[in-house]
Amino acid sequence: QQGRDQIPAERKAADFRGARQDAHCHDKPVINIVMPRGIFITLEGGEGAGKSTNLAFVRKWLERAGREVVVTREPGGTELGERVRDILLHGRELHISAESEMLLMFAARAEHIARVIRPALDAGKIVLCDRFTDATYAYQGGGRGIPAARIAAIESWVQGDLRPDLTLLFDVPVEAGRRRAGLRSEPDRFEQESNEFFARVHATYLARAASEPGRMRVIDASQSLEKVEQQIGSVLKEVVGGR
Ligand code: T5A
Repeated sequence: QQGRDQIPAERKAADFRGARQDAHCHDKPVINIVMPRGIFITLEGGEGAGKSTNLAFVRKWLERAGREVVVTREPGGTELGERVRDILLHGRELHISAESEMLLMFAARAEHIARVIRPALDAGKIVLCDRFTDATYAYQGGGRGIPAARIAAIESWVQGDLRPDLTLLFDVPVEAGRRRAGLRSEPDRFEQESNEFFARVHATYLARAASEPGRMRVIDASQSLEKVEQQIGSVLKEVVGGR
């Protein structure tokens, strides 16, 4: 069991990203290599872009590659997070300001990171999360107009250095995505927003992808599911395959 191996100090954990150093016992210092840190993958996109549909494919791909996968979502992922989700998506009778909305997203996120995401990554698992902080930049930033610098300040406070290793951005024209989402269910509090709102969300996502091309990979989600899966497969092979 790799997690229990004790390796002499000179064989430092440099090749194990995020490995913890627990020096104790016997007469000379040792390092307990707990596990290589897991991989944090997020799925993002506008309404109806196909995140939930393709999440199952991503999970299967990773499991076939022999990885243990924790699937979760935001807002949500914990009992508190799911209750916050309910307020944010279904509290149509409530007045929720843009600032409150953003802070509620981060309150749910803080709990999610502490109870689900960090423990899973520390155990060497892959965390597959349906939306994360890019959604806050896109919806509360681009959509509602909260300055990115304010979001970044709270992001640093809540997340420390935790950022996704890989983000799959499912890109579909706004109208097509809304049509797909609309076919399915009654609109939630966000889905009731205007096309202009979603155009700003879309533009913000693309701008973030352009500024971080290594982490954020744009998937053309307007294509058939089969073609979308091919694109996802080649990104996973490149980014996760060798890790
Ligand atoms: N939010 C979230 C914030 O404002 N700030 C934040 O910080 C966070 C974390 C969460 C809401 O919260 C907001 C954003 C969201 O509005 P959600 O349920 O996670 O809500 O997000 P939604 O976008 O509402 O989820 P959807 O289920 O609508 O979109 P998906 O998951 O992208 O789309 P999916 O997979 O359900 O597909 C929609 C339909 O299209 C079909 C599917 O079969 C399905 O019927 N489809 C395709 N059809 C043809 N070809 C393809 N390639 C297809 N791909 C999917």
